[in-house]
Amino acid sequence: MKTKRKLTAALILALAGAFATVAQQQVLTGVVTDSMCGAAHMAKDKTPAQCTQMCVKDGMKYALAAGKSVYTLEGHEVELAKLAGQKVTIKGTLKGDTLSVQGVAASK
Ligand SMILES: [Cu+2]
Repeated sequence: MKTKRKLTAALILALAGAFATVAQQQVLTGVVTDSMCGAAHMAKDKTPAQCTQMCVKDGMKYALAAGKSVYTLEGHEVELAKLAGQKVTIKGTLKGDTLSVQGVAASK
């Protein structure tokens, strides 16, 4: 009985290790912004969409402001450009603060 419990514990540890090494697939909802402004845009005379476009033109990356977090977005820039300043649902893999985008959809 004791050995069986030990075996189970070892199996759980092995499984946890396997999960940690696989990049986590995420579905996040938030507002498309840029990596410089984050949730609050600096240019007050512009709409969030205009500010995002301007910042991206200046070399910033698209980002997703979700709750208190801001994630840098990688990939699907053409779709992100159309949805700048809007609420979206993004599917992708998260690595640190960077979300590799696999799919973008407008969200209500
Ligand atoms: Cu901006």
